[in-house]
Amino acid sequence: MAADASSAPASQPALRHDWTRAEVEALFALPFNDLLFQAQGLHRQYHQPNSVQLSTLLSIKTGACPEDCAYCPQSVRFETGLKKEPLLDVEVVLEAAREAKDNGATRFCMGAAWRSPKDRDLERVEAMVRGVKAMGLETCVTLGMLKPAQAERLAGAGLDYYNHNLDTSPEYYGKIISTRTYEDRLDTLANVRAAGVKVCCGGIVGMGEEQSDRAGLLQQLANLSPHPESVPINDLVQVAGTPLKGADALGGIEFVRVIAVARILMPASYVRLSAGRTAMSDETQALAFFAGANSIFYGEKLLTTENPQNARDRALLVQLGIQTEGAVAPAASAEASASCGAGAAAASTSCCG
Ligand code: SAM
Ligand code: DTB
Ligand code: SF4
Repeated sequence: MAADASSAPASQPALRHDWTRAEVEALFALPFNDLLFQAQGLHRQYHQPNSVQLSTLLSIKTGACPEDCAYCPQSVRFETGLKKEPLLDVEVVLEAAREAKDNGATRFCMGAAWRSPKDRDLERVEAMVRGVKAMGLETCVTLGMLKPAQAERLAGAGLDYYNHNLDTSPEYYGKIISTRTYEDRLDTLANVRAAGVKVCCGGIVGMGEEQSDRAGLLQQLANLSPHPESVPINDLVQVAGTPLKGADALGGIEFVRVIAVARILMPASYVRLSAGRTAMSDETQALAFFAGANSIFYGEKLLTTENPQNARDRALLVQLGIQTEGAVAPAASAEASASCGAGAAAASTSCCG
């Protein structure tokens, strides 16, 4: 897990898990330059300043999900025109993982449109995890709610990360999802932790929420102890047919504020500039990296929607002088002091495909 308060070197401020809403809102209220200066300063104390980690996503089971998450094209309740697909064969997944590795990704994230996995489906997912891990990639899955025994099975297969997002503030949550509670999500996160699997947990912004909801989401994440090792910040991808199509989009400056506040609250964690990059300008992404984002989804598809073309991402990283982390897995005890540089090359065509 990420270095936590007890293990942080003296040069790094102790990690906190007792943030108040007022403190988080005060960070949002800082002048933009002061906020970014603080975030960038902390970023440099915990991470390589010009390095980004690449994760590639694959939808291993698509659509027909019984949940009603208002942002999601995969819910069975919304007419989004998405073609449903049953759980993929292991070989198909391993082929996609090989390609992701060849393109420079160091983590392969497999997502399933389930409320929670059935025990009989887990066997195939375990085989996927074992196969992807054997290629030298880090593994991540997101399968919905997990019971303790299911988390333990995935841990036994060697799973590195489980992604399960809180999505928004506790107050706004009821406007977005009715079929599972905030508490359900916290329970799954606790089961994942207890099984010894690292936590990838973040949320979505641009869903019509207020700034205080964005503060509330980050407060919840930062008060998890330990912090999630990986914090994906998604900018809503609006999909026709979902209730959130037409929601007020978040401006780039406010999006960058969210990244900066996440970096300040969880300085040792990886903050991932996640969904929504296709619609984002290069300049907004550059500011997000300055604010402390140090991971992206790389590859031309997220789960069901588009991600930037590889060539666009390569050009952006080269332009910014940002290197991609090498394919060497970080030491289990100190993800935050990561291994960028080990095997990493400049963000050139030779590195990220
Ligand atoms: N079904 C599982 C679950 O919800 O836990 C796993 C897959 S689900 C698609 C994973 C995450 O993707 C969601 O928690 C949400 O944060 C994000 N997501 C889904 N649709 C999105 C969209 N349209 N824009 C941005 N993020 C989205
Ligand atoms: C996360 O926080 N974002 C990813 C991953 N975890 C699974 C998913 C984004 C999905 C965007 C909509 C889609 O492509 O279906
Ligand atoms: Fe289902 Fe996950 Fe989409 Fe919600 S976010 S509808 S649980 S696939």
